[in-house]
Amino acid sequence: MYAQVINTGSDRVRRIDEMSAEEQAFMERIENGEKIEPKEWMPEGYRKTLIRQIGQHAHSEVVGQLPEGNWITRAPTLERKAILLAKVQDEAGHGLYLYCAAETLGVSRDELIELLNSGKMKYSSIFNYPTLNWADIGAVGWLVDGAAIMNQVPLQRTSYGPYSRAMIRICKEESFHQRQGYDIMMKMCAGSPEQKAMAQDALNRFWYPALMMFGPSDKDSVHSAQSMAWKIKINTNDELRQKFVDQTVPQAEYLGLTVPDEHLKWNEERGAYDFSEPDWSEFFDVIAGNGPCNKERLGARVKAWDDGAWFREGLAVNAQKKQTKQRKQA
Ligand code: BYC
Repeated sequence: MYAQVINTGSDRVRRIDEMSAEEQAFMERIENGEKIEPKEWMPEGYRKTLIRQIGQHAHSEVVGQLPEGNWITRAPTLERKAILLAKVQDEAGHGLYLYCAAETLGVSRDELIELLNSGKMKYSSIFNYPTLNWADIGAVGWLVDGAAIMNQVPLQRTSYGPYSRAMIRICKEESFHQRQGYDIMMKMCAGSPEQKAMAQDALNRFWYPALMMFGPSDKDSVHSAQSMAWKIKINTNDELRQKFVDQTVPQAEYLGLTVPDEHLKWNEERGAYDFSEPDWSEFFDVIAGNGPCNKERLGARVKAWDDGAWFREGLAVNAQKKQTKQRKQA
């Protein structure tokens, strides 16, 4: 079922002479910046690529609640608890907008969840790293949500209407998330030497995993070229990673923290930072299911799904009863 629903494996950008008249007209609409809407004609590969990307994105929002949810009961003040609770609830909402956007492409939410729970569909690598202490919650908000925004702002202009509209709403909320993370880091860095050391340690552990969120380097990205031709993706993985580094390094300097990269250096000619690539073997290992928390995260999702079975059954029975009643009345 997996390959029938979503696009897997390597993509090759289709040449114009390989395209049907319908597909050529579709490409013209894409090039003119028109949005594609659910019931309109689209190439099968476009539909499958969107289901893969939007589905993975939805799963990331939902799985992304786990590392932070872990700290709701241990937030240091009532105010921090309320803020974190609101943020984690926002992530659930983002998941719902995105599952709805994916459903407009002919896949059901249950099918997507089944693909996640069976390990056939991915979610962001970043959520397979543990949040060990409160400083990690600061680092997640600052770096992880910061990287998420960098990736998602251009996606507001993606060619598929429902995805684009979901991204507009999500981006508004993400900027609050990033600021709450940076605010935690500011407080910790202005605190005791031990608190500042915790903030530095969190940056050390989350820096490279945050860089990995943008996906493999352009030479290893299998979907970018075709996704960019369809304007599903607006930028390459490396372009966004560079923008993230350029934006984040001054923020680290303001905090008085050191980015854990001895090769990090401002390049006057390029007007950008030179920086070290993450360890790509670690990235591929994590997305293959072997990161520090993969089993725990997926286990938590599967348990939540199984625990909710009685509720889904109840809803279905209730809906059926209502339908029977309405039919009798008609
Ligand atoms: N993790 O050809 P490529 C958030 C996979 S933030 C796992 O470059 P593409 C949140 C990729 O799927 C995170 N897998 O792929 C924040 C492909 O494998 P498949 C969610 C990754 O799609 C805070 C293979 O590697 N954001 O939600 O052109 C709190 C080759 O990659 C990753 C989004 O999902 C990764 N980091 O580009 C709570 C944004 N990177 O599918 C929640 C939307 C790559 O062939 N997605 N892979 O088996 C995108 O923009 C793109 O899908 C990516 C990857 C840039 C992520």
